[in-house]
Amino acid sequence: MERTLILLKPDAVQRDLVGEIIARLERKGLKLVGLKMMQLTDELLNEHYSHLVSRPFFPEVKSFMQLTPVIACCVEGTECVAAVRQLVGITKAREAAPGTIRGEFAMSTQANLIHCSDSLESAEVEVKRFFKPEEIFEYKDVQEQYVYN
Ligand code: DGI
Repeated sequence: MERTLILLKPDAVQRDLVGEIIARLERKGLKLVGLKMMQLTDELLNEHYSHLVSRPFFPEVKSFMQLTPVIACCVEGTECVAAVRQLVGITKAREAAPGTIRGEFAMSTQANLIHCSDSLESAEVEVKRFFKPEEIFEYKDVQEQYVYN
């Protein structure tokens, strides 16, 4: 069973879309195993977006991500890294497919509502970056037998 990291960005918090987005994850059949609100530090953002550090827009991305606390979620499910990426849609939200979270609710590349891990390898690193082991929970979800039947 895979796990992946999701961050609901400050635009999701400001636009009151947190419930809508989490509902979409739940309706897909993904299991929430970690959930918390956190204010991101410079240090954490430098690490999380280390692939963007040399890009001219990096300072903007960082200050955007610190406008409000974010909601960090860890979800679990069979092949969930790819499934969540499909639900989220592409980075440039204006071009994101209808039906995806970015495609339905966002118009900006920076304010694109949500981050999700882009591969199984980065999901493993990112879940550890945002959650302590004791903040990830194991429990039985009674819907599982129907979701994966
Ligand atoms: O994995 P993604 O979030 O889809 O994309 P990414 O890892 O390439 O970029 C991380 C975030 O950085 C992205 O969600 C929004 C922001 N970003 C990416 N490209 C641009 C950008 N922000 C601005 N202002 N301009 C860009 O070209």
